[in-house]
Amino acid sequence: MATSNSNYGGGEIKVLEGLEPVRKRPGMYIGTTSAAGLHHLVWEIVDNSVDEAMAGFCTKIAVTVHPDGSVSVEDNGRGIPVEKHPQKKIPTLEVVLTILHAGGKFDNAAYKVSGGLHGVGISVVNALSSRLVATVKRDGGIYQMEFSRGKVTSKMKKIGSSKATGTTVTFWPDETIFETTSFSYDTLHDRLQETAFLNKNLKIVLTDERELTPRVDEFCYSGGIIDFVKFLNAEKTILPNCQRSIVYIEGSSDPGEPVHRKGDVEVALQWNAGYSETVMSFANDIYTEEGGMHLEGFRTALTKTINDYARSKKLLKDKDPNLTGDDVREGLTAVISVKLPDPQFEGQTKSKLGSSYMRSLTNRVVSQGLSDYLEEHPNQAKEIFKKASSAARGRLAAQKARQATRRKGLLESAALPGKLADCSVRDPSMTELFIVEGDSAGGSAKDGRRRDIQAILPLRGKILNVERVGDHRAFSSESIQSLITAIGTGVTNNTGDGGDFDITKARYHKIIIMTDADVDGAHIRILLMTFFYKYMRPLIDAGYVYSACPPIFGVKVGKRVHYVYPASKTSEETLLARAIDKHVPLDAEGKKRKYSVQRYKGLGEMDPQQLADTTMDPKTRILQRITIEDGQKAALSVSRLMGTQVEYRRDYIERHAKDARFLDI
Ligand code: 1YM
Repeated sequence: MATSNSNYGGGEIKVLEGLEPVRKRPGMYIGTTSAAGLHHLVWEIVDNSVDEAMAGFCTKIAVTVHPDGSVSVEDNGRGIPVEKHPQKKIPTLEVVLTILHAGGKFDNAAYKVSGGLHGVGISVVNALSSRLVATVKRDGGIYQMEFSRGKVTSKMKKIGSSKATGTTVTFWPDETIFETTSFSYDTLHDRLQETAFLNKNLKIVLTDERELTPRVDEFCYSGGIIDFVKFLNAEKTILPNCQRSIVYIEGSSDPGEPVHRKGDVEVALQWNAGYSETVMSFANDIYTEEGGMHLEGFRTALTKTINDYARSKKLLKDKDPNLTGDDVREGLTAVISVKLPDPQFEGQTKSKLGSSYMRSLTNRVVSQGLSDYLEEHPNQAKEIFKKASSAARGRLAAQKARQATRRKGLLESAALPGKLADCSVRDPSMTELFIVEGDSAGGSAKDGRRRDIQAILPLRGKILNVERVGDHRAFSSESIQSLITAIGTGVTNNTGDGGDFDITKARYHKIIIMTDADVDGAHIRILLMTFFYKYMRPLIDAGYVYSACPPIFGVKVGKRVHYVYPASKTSEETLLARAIDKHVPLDAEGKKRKYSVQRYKGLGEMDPQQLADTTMDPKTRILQRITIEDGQKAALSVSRLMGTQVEYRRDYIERHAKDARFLDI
């Protein structure tokens, strides 16, 4: 068999087509010629090395970004065969690099990453590189050959001898093909770390030689996906009794199964005290973003096993309803990794595992493994049950709270929050709601507003971070109830769609967040955006949500005040100096006339007229519309920003607090 025979002769290569189509339509092979496509070249080569590791011949992979922008991938596997290919009469190495889809013969026993989702083979990288050098150590010798844009420029030569074995490929991405040829260290770092988690004990070294002192990261995890779960949960509070152990389950198809039903399943899981679910699933090391059969099998097994256990131990009484899937997955972090000989991928982005026998295989392995685990660890089992039943209580309470808010909403103005100073005009397309931080600013805003079209809702202090609490707590908060009733649309469910939300019930078509021009103000604004993102996302999509932009200084000359507004990338001092320069006239002797500067730390420091002139008056104010440009990207950044990763959140706010608000519209 090809993959288990280190004296592979090269005779079993499948040959499909030449490389010209790849240069003509790169997108067909690597998806895109943007940065994602560029990095794809690295994954393509690394996948070859990972296949060699999965086959049991490679223990180390080194990826190096060189100062000239080229990348090397080196492994210590068997080395790509160099002997003459029996049909092509050229070195097998050349066949692998110049013929599309050339690969080892399909092998029953081996699982492959390459040839999977986008796996198009290393020849595609060659086609899209202005230069590529391949070096192979094998059979006692060192062999090398060179290519340019897929064509051989230097035939294979023996350049030395070595007892070691392995393959090194160095390539220079073609600048005439890619929009960018600059590799991102972070992208390489995250993907290679993930690959190391998924391949226990495989050592992956990433080096960036573009830095003055090269940056090096080394990934090697003896615990595999157990270490992955540990990593994902690192900043979270783990349930008591579950601190030390991570549930680990593995199993395989029966030895008697035919090839097309073979597979291995590996699962690691741990609950934390939070409310979000982090379940990552992989098939042959490929991240299955859209889930698929393995995930379905896992979910069914998890829910059924925990319910069965709870019933058998009388934790759930006969009259109690079953826990739902959402209940048992609240606070769950899990990694599911399956391997199978010929994975079928489906879905919009071909990232859903369609091989249906993996559902029953995963279900069987997880049911068995988890019920054994619960029997053997009664204390942890109790904690897990407690967590799930508290999620169930939260779910029921949230349902009631939602219904209550909806009923209140139906009673119209009678149910409007007491703090709301509503406007007189009833046509929502003409009206605006200002959400204001603090009672004193709320007072100025109320006095300075246009009573016909502007309504004011003052909020006391910071609002809850809805990413960190369950629906129940969110809907019990007084500030959030006020927001919901004042806006009038109801809420979506917490994935941002469905639920009771009805945009035609919006009581205002401009909802303006007005906070102080400082870090606290930025924080409150982000918390409010998170609320809108989680429970009223269609409002953002419709362009109804805005951020106000108050001034930071007032420069008073005589009776006139000139206001200074913040701008991204320019310091406050510079802005102030420019304003003084511009607005303070010189006297007869060439000296600046008398002027005074007031610094506005909070909205509350401005009198009603000032606040109206600078921040609220539709004729003179600056508003920034809050948009979600790329839904997926926003989802990630909001949940990372607002999730439990405190460090990341603080960092993010510091980096974006200034920028986020001051793009004028
Ligand atoms: C830096 C990239 O390509 N390593 C690599 C590739 C191969 C082998 C070992 C290998 C595979 C087999 C037998 C087999 C490949 N060989 C082929 C083909 N690293 C990198 N390491 N002997 C060696 O699959 O049977 C394709 S890839 F087709 F020639 F066998």
